[in-house]
Amino acid sequence: LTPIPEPPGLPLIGHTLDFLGSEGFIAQLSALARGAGPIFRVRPMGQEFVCVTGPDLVAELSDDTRFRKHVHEDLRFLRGLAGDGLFTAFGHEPNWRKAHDILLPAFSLGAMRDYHATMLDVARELVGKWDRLAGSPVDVTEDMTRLTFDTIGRCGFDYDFGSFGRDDQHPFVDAMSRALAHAQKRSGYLPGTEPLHMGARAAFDRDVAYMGEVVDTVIRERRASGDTSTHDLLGRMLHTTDPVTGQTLDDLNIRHQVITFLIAGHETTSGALSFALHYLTQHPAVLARAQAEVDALWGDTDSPDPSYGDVGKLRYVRQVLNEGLRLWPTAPAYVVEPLADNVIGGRHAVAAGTPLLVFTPLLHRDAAWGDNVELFDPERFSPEREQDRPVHAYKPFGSGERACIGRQFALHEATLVLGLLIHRFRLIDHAGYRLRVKETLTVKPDGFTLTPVRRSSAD
Ligand code: MNH
Repeated sequence: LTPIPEPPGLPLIGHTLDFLGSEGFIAQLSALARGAGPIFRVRPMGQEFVCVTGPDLVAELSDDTRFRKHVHEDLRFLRGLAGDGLFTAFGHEPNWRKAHDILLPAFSLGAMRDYHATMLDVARELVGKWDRLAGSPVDVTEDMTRLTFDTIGRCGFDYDFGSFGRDDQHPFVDAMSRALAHAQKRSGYLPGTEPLHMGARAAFDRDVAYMGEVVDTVIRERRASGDTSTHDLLGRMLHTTDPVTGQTLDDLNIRHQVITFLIAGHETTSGALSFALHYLTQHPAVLARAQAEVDALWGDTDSPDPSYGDVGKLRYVRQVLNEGLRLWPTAPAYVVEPLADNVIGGRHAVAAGTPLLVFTPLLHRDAAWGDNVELFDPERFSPEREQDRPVHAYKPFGSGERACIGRQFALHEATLVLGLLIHRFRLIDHAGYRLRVKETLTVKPDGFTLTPVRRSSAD
């Protein structure tokens, strides 16, 4: 057995200095990882975890009989917001399995049929906005957030946040962004300095209280309507009984689930769409091929009417999204722990409960992907190359039982929207945008604007 390597740090404060400064966590962890190899120990800010970036090790960690999700420090902090909702629940909390079993059918591929028309409605609001702007710049990430937030609101809860009817973001989105940014920032506080950050903590508490009010309104309005037959997420939460216990979810848990879905259901999909649009502007040949795909399906009609089945036919558009999520997995890490004392990689002892962080931005750049890993190349996801693709080198949605429940939802929505946008618009990079990544637990392009211009049939 060999100890897990540890990049050089300083006594007592460990790798704290590596995580100070203006660069984000991803840049800094990447810098440490590049020197250190596929597994190494990190000790920032009085915490300690093992960082894993190699596909063989990740294959081992994907075994649900040996490892389970570790609810790490940042997530424990977010329980102040999302409690025992699916994302932040401990695996041993009975409410996790109960909610998982009740909600899983709402996320099957077949269930996407039920959401399709609503997703299309919201996508058309976005297209309408870009039409009206006719040639002026748009803030891409902000508009993708309007779209994904309204989509989860309407599909999940039959609640219209009306994001396209306002110039700013819905206050829930602002409160959520601040709360997530705070959760990330506070994990970088030097030990013992919490009292210096009381103002930030108070702001977090206010944001949490406000989000709770929004959610309670959504739930109250549904209850008041007397509707018991709508089969969206909220309908299932209120009325479906768990086959094991015969109970429905309790009120507090429903509140936590609604907050969880409003956050998890839009933030990462918005980022994924934004990165995809960014890469399309940088790769004209890829854009042309994706446009050829949508044109073949919808022609040069003014008002395409994508069916549910059409979305599955947009194979290349889907590849573009997959490749964007390879380079920028918008939820860039997940953490597991061994169920019992364990040996990984055939030579490293890890005690039960040790946090093992799977750092996907580097996993997705492992040499197993070839030698040009920084290149945006959707061909990596072509069906012909399915065989070559290293199975456990791609984990944008996490792994195992605690993997993303909303994966099909996100991909259906994002493929539909990306298809519609490139079918209708040329994407003019009027500002010569250079990618800057903004980190708030999730990642998004920062300050990314484009000028959408209606295509003519000659384009
Ligand atoms: Mn999502 C879990 C990434 C879209 C709801 N999601 C996860 C995890 C990753 C992830 C990674 C695992 C985290 C962990 O192990 O700690 N999710 C994404 C990405 C997208 C995404 C990259 C879009 C792209 N997620 C969505 C959407 C929804 C959603 C859309 C809801 C409609 N995700 C969840 C929930 C969980 C989750 C809920 C927690 C599941 C569980 O633990 O049971």
